Amino acid sequence: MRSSFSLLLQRLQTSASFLGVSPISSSLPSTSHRLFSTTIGVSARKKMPLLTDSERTEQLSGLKSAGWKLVEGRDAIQKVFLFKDFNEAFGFMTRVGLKAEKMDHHPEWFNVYNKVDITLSTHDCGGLSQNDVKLATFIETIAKK
Ligand code: H2B
Repeated sequence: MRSSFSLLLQRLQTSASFLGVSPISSSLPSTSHRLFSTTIGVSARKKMPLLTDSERTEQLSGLKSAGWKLVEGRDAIQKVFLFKDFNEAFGFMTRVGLKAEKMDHHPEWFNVYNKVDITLSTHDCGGLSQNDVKLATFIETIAKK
């Protein structure tokens, strides 16, 4: 189907030639259609692939030594963090939350007072991806502080 713009252009050309003026097409630059195809900044989110077997062996081993466990019945990792009090737990959650928002990758978590139970998995691909490794690694660096 022709676009309403090209139909309008055709009508204008017909009227122009009827009135004896030069056709619009010759007075427009040949790339005039480009005016209507300005690149729009759509930031398509890259779909994360599941971790491969070798990536699992290599990249999950460090996290497992740090206390992350594979969740039974789903492709996810989980770890419980304990803090002195709610203030420290919430400060930690704030730092993780800001990083998660920046990554557009969010934890599943549960907090009661000084305890934060975190599960990481990538919903878009239904399992563990590099994003989970990246977020878990970040969490480890700030939990130690
Ligand atoms: N977080 C996690 N853990 N997995 C995802 O697949 C995911 C996410 N996808 N945060 C993001 C948000 C997606 O839903 C939005 C629309 O970008």
